[in-house]
Amino acid sequence: MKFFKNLNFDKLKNGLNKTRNKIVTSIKETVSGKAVIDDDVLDEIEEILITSDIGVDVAENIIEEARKRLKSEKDRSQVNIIEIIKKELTGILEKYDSGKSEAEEIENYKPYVILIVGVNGAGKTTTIGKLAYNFKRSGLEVMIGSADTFRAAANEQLEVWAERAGVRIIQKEPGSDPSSVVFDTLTQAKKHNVDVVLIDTAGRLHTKTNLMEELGKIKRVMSKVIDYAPNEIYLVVDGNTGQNALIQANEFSKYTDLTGLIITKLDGTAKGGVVFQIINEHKIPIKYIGVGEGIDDLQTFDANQFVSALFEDN
Ligand SMILES: Nc1nc2c(ncn2[C@@H]2O[C@H](COP(=O)(O)OP(=O)(O)OP(=O)(O)O)[C@@H](O)[C@H]2O)c(=O)[nH]1
Ligand SMILES: [Mg+2]
Repeated sequence: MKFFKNLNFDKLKNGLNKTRNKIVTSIKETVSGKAVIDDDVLDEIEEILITSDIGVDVAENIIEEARKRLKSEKDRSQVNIIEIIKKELTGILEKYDSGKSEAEEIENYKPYVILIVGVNGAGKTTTIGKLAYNFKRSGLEVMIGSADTFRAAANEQLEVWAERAGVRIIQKEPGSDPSSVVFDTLTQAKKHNVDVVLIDTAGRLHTKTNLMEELGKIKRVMSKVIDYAPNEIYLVVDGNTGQNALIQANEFSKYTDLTGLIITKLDGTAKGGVVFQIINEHKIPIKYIGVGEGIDDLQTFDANQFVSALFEDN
């Protein structure tokens, strides 16, 4: 199966401009002109990392590893320290990646059901539009279920995306029970031999217990129609929210078994470093990243590419 691996390196690189300025440029400036990387330089780098949303734990680990490696190596040059940091950062991003290809997974289930959750305005609906477009372009039959029945305009917004992507959408009047939309969508998907189902949900504040509990109901209804569903529960977080993204991931994990994260709006944020902290604390992989508002602005997350783009390597 031809499958999307939408990696536009330049776009990723541009998207990470602000984050790069905050992390990498400062590190490069710190080490530039230093003949030897000594403890003082490492302390400075640690401070940059700590203040860059990467988080204290990750920053300490990286520096500790760097100290160890530099001690055992003769090459204490600038190039080497940058390479050490890059390797450590890539290692964190790869750590919880199951290595399973989504393409193979999708072939094993029909339909493959993806539930999208997150707080208000995180980018859920936009991401569903982008995912639908990419799956469809890969030759898959896609159906979207509009389980955001909370806002009157939600249906319309999702309809526009479904049209752009050229996929079918199941929806009900605003105010309907989200679970009943889910029930209908999965029933239709089975009937029409759909490959991938994407379920949009209303934005919910993680502090609203009743809304969070609704996610449990959605999940139960899903498994009544298709016993293995959902295959994935992706939490969408806005890359601009920095530390708050961590709290959201904590809270959503209490109510649902998140299988992956989608980080949006990495194109405009200086807080992209938070991806390292989220993975480190939550031990779940990042699946996709949003680098713009357009339909083609969703990229498959790739640890090596992400770190290369961050360090602006070609
Ligand atoms: N720059 C940029 N903007 C994005 C990205 N993803 C989403 N947005 C914008 O973020 C805003 C909110 O996106 P939605 O998709 O409506 O968010 P949502 O989570 O569905 O919101 P609710 O349904 O209200 O909870 C929109 O203006 C999107 O265009 C991204 O990757 N980059
Ligand atoms: Mg929405």
